[in-house]
Amino acid sequence: MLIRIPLLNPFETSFGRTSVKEAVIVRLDSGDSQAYGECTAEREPYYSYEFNSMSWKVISDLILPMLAGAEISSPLDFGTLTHRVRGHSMSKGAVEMALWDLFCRSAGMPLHRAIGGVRKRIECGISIGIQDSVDTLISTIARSLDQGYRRIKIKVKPGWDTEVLERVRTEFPDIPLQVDANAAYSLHSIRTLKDMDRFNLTMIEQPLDYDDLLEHSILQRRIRTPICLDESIKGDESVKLMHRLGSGRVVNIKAGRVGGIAGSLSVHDTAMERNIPVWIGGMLETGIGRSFNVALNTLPDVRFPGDTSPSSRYFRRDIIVEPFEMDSKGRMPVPSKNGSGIEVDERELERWTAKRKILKLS
Ligand code: OSB
Ligand code: MG
Repeated sequence: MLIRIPLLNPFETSFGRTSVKEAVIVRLDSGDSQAYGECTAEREPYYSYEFNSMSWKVISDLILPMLAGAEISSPLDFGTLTHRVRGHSMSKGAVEMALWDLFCRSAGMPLHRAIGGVRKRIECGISIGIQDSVDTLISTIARSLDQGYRRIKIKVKPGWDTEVLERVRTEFPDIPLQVDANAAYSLHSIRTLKDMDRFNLTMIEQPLDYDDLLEHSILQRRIRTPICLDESIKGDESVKLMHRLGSGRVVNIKAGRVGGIAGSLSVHDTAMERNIPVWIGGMLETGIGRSFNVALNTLPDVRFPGDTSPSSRYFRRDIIVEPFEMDSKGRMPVPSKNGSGIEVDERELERWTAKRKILKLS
């Protein structure tokens, strides 16, 4: 299905503004079981080259047909089956995650257990988009802290950076604070980036180009604030390069960006072996995609609160029966049910579905 569901508040990053969440949802039916995955591509190719109308095609014309008639004994077989398709990690990830859901449901096991999770509840952070004014940002931060969020991340871009941070630090001198540039700077802005060192930021996420590791390594040598890579991490190879080059000190894991759960696990393990902490990012997912982010948040090398906020931050009503909730201390329980642990609210899903296609795979 292709769904379009309004966001409660528009979300603005350095590359654009979103007011409607659009996503390709994959449902796999086998016997009585139904499993779901969500593609994290967006409507336009601004975060990465993938985008929804392309993902729709890649998923329905390429990836799903590759599973037809195949003997799949584990979701780990997915990588081999779809290896011929280069890239398209978000499209692959949607199907791969649905397969994990399906297998864990039929094995009677929650996903967090299948992947070696070590905690029963996770810590939530909030990613706050670019606002119309600094006053609005300050009141949004205050509200988020009241709600219990354990760390604040604010989006920055040239012209919305050091002056804004100055105000934020004046109002909130000691809160755990980090920024995300979504690749908006170049080394020409090195003075601004160096200047951010005075704000005691936990990290600066993806300051330079979306595919870059080399210039980040030059930048990391010149700033004290740890660089966290998001866009640049395409899989475990990127982590090895980041480590070898010194391009950053923290890794943001988003399952879609690295091809799904298996890709996330290999990024996680590669980082952990090198003593690099990770945390789990988000792409404004519905409850379906969110459930996988929650499971990944239970992994041992996750050492920071993630961008996994409760459903109510994004939607008036999520498309799952029991929305994800956060307590007043910024913690979220991990569902204990099998698979991804959620139950999709079919009526709500139907309500936002713009397009659907059914394929018979066996
Ligand atoms: O860079 O982390 C990002 C949303 C869309 C695209 C990229 C990013 C984001 C977020 C939102 O920061 C995090 C969330 O899901 O709340
Ligand atoms: Mg990011």
